[in-house]
Amino acid sequence: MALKIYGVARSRAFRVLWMAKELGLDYEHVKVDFATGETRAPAHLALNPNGHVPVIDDDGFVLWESMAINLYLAKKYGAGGLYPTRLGDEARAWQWSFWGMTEVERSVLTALMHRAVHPADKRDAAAADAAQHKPARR
Ligand SMILES: N[C@@H](CCC(=O)N[C@@H](CS)C(=O)NCC(=O)O)C(=O)O
Repeated sequence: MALKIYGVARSRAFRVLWMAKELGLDYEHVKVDFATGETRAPAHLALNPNGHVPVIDDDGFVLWESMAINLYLAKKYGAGGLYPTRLGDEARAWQWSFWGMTEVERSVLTALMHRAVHPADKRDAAAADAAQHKPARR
């Protein structure tokens, strides 16, 4: 199969798996798990020196960073459909993509960690609420 997606679904690899589904792509899902240390194994570091997932290998073209991957996949496989063709529309797609990554992601992850991921005795409901209701505008 030409496209490989590395990373488990309970990671940011979910974004890329979702994009691949939206585009109707055939892909191989390589379940590299951040929780087992696999992301720090030499074979994975050769793909992404940051030791993170997701990573894709699209017929020999290796790319990491979830949003860069999604914009690449959308443009390559969804131009004129999921991916806009007019310059201004493309810029809006970048705008909202960067906004999500730089303005929203941290708060969402903080709320997630304190609601579901941290052990119950390490969760802070007030921190979760504050993160959830933090406006993007500061
Ligand atoms: N900015 C990166 C973040 C990637 C990232 O932090 N991935 C986590 C899983 S959600 C990871 O691979 N952690 C494993 C590790 O740090 O060893 C992206 O969006 O792709």
